[in-house]
Amino acid sequence: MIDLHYWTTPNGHKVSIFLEEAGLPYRIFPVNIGANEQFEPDFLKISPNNRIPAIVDHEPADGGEPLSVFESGAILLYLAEKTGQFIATDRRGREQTLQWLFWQMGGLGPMAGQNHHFNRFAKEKIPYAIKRYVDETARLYGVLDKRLADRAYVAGEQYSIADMAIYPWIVPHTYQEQNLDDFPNLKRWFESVASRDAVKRAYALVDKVNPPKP
Ligand SMILES: N[C@@H](CCC(=O)N[C@@H](CS)C(=O)NCC(=O)O)C(=O)O
Repeated sequence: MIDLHYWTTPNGHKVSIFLEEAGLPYRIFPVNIGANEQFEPDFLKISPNNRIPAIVDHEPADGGEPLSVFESGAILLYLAEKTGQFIATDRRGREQTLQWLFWQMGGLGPMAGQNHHFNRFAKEKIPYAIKRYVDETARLYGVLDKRLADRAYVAGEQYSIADMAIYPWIVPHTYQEQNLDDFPNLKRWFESVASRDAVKRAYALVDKVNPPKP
């Protein structure tokens, strides 16, 4: 059994997508970051950076004590290695997957996150900051669009943890002032990932965990 400590944000969705895709048994422990639950001492024991998501694996491969993992990229890699799924096993394919997983973790996630912050949440609207992050998001979308011009998925022909990491950050593209019609290969990929049953199930959890306020 896996415990998933998460909230319904892009980084949280990455892990619920994996768990749904792999069919691993898991239970959800909501961490309402709007109510500062990420600072609770019990959560900090498994996620010392006070960020969701985090997991606890009660059946780790070494047969030892429950094993906790924080950082969504590390969690995706851990689960891929645990199940032998969604990461290529050959050296070159594995490196393709990891490069694009790390590209999301170090590039798209932080830049699109700053885009959300300055565009949507900052009380003071700072045109320089908004332009900087909208432009950088557009550049990253362009990189992804080029990458997807001649392959089905980000790491190649197989759907992988790189796609699971990237997809939730493309879902809010309108927040990020991006138009997917400007990125046709990305749009095709986006629609293909969105149509997966496991992805739909992962996003359907929002209604249970964090239903929209009336
Ligand atoms: N690099 C981290 C980022 C996680 C992250 O930023 N999580 C946000 C929600 S998407 C969070 O928990 N924020 C709570 C806070 O800022 O205190 C990861 O990928 O796991």
